[in-house]
Amino acid sequence: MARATNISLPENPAPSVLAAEVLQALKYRIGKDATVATPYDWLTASIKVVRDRVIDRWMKGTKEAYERQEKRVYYLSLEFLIGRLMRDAFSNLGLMEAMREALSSLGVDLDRIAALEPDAALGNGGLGRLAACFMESMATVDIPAHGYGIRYANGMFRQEIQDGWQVELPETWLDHGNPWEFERRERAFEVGFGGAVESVAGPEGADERHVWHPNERVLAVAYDTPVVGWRANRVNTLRLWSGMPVDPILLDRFNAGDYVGALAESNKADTLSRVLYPADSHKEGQELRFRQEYFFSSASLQDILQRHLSQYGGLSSLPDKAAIHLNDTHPAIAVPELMRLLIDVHGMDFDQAWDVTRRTFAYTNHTLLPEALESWPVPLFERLLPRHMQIVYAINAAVLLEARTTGRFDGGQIASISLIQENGDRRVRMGNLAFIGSHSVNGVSALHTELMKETVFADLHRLYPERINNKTNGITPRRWLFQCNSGLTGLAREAIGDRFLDDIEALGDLGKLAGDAAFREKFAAVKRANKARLANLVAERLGIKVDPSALFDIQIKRIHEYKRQLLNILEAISLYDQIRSHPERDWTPRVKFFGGKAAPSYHNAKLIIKLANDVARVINGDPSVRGLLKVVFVPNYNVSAAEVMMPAADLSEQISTAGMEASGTGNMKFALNGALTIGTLDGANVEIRERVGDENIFIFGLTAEEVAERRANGYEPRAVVEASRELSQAIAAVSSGVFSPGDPSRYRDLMDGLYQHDWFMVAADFDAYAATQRAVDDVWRDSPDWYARAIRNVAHMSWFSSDRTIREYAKEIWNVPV
Ligand code: 26V
Repeated sequence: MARATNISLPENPAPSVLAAEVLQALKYRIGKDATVATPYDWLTASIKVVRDRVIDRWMKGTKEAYERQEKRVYYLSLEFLIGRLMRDAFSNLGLMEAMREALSSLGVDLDRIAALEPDAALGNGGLGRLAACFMESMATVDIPAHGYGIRYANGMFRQEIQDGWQVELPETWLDHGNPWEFERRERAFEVGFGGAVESVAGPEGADERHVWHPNERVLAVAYDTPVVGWRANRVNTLRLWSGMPVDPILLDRFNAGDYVGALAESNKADTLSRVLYPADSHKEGQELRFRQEYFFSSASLQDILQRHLSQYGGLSSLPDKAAIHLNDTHPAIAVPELMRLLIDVHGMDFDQAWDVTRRTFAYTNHTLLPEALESWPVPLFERLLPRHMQIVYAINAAVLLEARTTGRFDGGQIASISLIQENGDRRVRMGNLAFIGSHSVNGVSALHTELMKETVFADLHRLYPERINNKTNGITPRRWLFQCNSGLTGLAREAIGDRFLDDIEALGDLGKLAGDAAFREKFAAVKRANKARLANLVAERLGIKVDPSALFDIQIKRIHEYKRQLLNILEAISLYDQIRSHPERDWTPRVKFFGGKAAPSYHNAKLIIKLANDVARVINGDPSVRGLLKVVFVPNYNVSAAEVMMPAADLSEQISTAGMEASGTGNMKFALNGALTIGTLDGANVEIRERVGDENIFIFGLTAEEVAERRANGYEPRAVVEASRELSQAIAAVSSGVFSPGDPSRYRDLMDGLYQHDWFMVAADFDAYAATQRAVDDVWRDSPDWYARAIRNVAHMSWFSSDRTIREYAKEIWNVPV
């Protein structure tokens, strides 16, 4: 098979040169020689070699941006779900094969050391992974950009499955150090909390000034990681902040005998960057989370303003030279923070500051789930950020006046525009703050964007009808095809040439090969090899044997009720039941894989994980379905696991309740790697269908509109369940303890929920889903037809490249050239 991505760069170093560099790094950076080096030392040395090789390009980009006075993009995100970086960098630099040879000449296996690199899991799921894909694409399409976030000492927890239950363990990705990053002790900013605001009378005729005196201060210290674009066109910076005490020894308190107090103070500072909140929707209304949001927003803005001031000498030109992007509302506090810095620190008047602020910020919304829309209690806000509270009130007054003046809004509508939620406890609505403080507000798929206009932001949309726009998500084809699927990449190069490596649209040329039997067979062989790799992993790690010739049906994503893993599990139970009742029928052998983490406080999600494991145990242990059905829960789903599972899938499960998944990006990764999708008309599935064609995707279930209608007209799930023999039997089996004999009532509440409210419409969609699964079986049995469809999926996925998404942001939101 052709080698995947041995691209060439102007200076393609010989393996012997690289080998010498690795030995040098080992000696001078780590202080060891080859005879005593551990595998981690080899990993570190290899990373230092690539890192050194990007530094010139990194500096060149920075210098050019300065000299040419280019507008810079700043992407503020509380999450960057990066995964491993070494292969990515090797591959983007075209060094993969040379490096493999170099290491091999030193007796080191590249794959073995690559597997030691920890996943940088500084994110929960889709939102964080999107930020990582965007960073890579911005470097690839040559946009001067900086990512800003937090350098969490503990990223996303490691999931273990013990007795079928999720157990969360701390992920200590920095244990062996982080060879990628540069610590910039000198690039540090103070961030304050609490205290009081002093009003100082201005000189004659001038407004009064406000001076905030925080009573707590911490230092944000920068750590920079280079982000390498394809063919190393450009190298950008991901700058992550770490919390440190302002005065590391707190000498005065220490000397005053307050030893414990002094140390506690220093602890408080690094608490800010200690841990990523492991929830992606559940209210985690913790003060620490709010502090983290302000901590990184403030440090990033101070950094941005300092860079701008040193280059341009004033701040009125900020919107022309800086586009600051808010990845969801997590950095929304940056809106009043920029106002504060402009007004209180740099002496701008309110109106000009407001104009500068709005022209600088843009905001992306990633979810409509009410429980995920951030708001902070006014008393907490006021106590931690008293000056920001005043600014929020001032902004609110101006906007509400503007709305009232139009005469187009009644009292209820005015209340929904307000930054302050008045019913119940008073809270600051971060979504409204981000919306009002930005010139652009975008959704992440066409459907999601329309729903934003109709639901959460309906009234703000009427006030500012130009502001909401759509930017359908994308994924980087470098990681999600070239790197994770060298078999398919090699086959495509052989079949259509190398053009698609630089121009992903050229992947479309594969479409015409869907009808070519010889190509289909090669394609099937690649898929088969990827499945064998996954099967081996599952055998090794979990002791479960699966047959690579069975249909691999995979659902991997966060565990959430709206994503409906429960629908999938209930269908598996029903299928199991039918196979046992009708062993004579011609069943399609299937392996159903599940993977994903539940927020630690999300009870039902954790119960769903336990159910998947209970069902797996029963089905896998039943000889009467052997060879026909297996269920596997893969523990600790993360970016690296995704890189193995996406290429191995035949069927991609994208079955959220319509209207609830903002976009999805796993759906794109699967299809790009040649899986067919079974899915609802939700998020980006709608657009995937438009591009791959109705015949090449399995769509079922209620539409978003129908879901809303059913809910509005009093949906009665009991009648629906009772009308479906298969569903009622599956529910009855779970309720009665078939899968939990030692604890028969374990799932009773979960099942009762399906009868009583079934908010996620599992019952309403069950029959359609099950019938569509049987249609999938039929197509699978016609193997040429299946692979023709799979090939058409690959061919038509190029539009979902994050390069396309980023170019749209650049042109339509950031106003930077591409
Ligand atoms: C919300 C919250 C709420 C409070 C606690 C911590 C926390 C952390 C994250 C979030 C927002 C999560 C939103 C999210 O991940 N949305 C996903 O974004 C993907 C990229 O746009 C998209 O493909 C998924 O459909 C969407 O669910």
